[in-house]
Amino acid sequence: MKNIILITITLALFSCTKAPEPLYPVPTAEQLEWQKMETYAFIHFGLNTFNDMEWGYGDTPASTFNPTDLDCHQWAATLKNAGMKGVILTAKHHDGFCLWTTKSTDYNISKSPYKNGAGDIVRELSDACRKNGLKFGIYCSPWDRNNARYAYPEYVDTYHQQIDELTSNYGQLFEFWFDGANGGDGYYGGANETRSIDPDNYYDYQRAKDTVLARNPNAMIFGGPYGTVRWVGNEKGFAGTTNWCNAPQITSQTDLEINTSGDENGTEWLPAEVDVSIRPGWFYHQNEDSKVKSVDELCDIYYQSVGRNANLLLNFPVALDGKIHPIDSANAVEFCKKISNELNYNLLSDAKVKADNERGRSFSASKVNDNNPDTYWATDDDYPYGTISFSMDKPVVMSRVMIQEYVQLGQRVKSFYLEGEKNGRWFRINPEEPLTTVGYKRIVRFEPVEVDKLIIYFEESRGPLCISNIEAY
Ligand code: FUL
Repeated sequence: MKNIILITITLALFSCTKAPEPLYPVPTAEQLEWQKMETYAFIHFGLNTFNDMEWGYGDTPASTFNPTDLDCHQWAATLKNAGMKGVILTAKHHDGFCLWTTKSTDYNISKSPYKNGAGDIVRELSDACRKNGLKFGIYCSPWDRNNARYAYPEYVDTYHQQIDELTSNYGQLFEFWFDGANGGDGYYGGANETRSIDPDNYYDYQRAKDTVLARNPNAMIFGGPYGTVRWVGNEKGFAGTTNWCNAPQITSQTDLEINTSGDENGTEWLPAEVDVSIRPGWFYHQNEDSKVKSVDELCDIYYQSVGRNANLLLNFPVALDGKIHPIDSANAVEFCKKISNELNYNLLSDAKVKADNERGRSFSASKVNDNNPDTYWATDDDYPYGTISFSMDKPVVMSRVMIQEYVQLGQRVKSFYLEGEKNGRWFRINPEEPLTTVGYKRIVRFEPVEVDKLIIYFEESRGPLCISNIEAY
């Protein structure tokens, strides 16, 4: 009897073990939803497309904007087939030309031959996105090389009027992009001069953020000193092999290294976004038709962004006819298929899991392959490391391991390594890159190995481990 009571008390104690305390910073629910999107598309389209430019000066006539066969449904359907979860459109680029019928400036689509001035591409794309189950976001360049009052207080009001229109008339936005470029020279209503501003203070970003969030409470803010996500610091398609979501609040002065890798001691949760174009340029140039990134290059970009705890924002420069070019479309769709095939069958789903330390039954090692993202394996408070092993029924060949932390309680892991066991013989698995942070998701690639058992050694962590998911392919 005594023994039974003792066992019952012990079991009760075990199942009531307290969850680890959060290690700040932690994500908001909206940031976490955004991280789960993983891949979404950028569309660069505008006057630059028709004038073969990257950075229009702001003086090209609106009459040159003339897509003959524009089809936003073709964009949305293509992007959906490429696995994209949303689309961000350049509603206005640095040349100041607006793709919607704005009241803030005459330099807009209503003055172009497109649909005899009755077109509105922000509307057409936002509708097409909704029909195709894609989220929609907007890029509206703060720098405006057309506007005569740029760098004076009056332009700030014009810019806020644009934000106002874009955030009220096109449904819920998942992200608003404030680009960081403020190059200086421009047309500026005929002045043709160089103007400079203080990028962190001139635009009144606090007010801009308030406007966006008041109407789009789930939206992420990219850019400016009040961003809720961070630029990764390059436009080449990679995050650091070490990549913390923790970072200081990013301003125009922030060191690029912090953009790329975050900062373990940062007090803000600012997950990285990797923006890169499928072609060398952001806008369409016919002479880049032979330079579209190959399926393999796109896969590398995926592993170096999503596989390193970042979101991938992949740009598609819409072509002169108003469609995504067939080469870009074919490569993107193939890339999506290739990644889905590579990460298709989880070899660990039936494996027997064991760990050297468990924080009671509610946080047992088996939580990492229970198919439930809301449960996690956690270690004791005085155990900021841990070893977990997976025993298979029969030998399997693997070349990818995916790990996810339960980031609701903060990002923790600082370094880890992998070993395999075959016929009782242990060997180190040699990945293609150093293994440090994990975060929301880390995918490790290595040459195929045959194993009976996989062991992951988490060597260092900011606190007890909280691992929600581990898979292998
Ligand atoms: C940069 C811009 O200057 C490029 O033209 C492009 O829009 C890219 C996404 O951001 O800062």
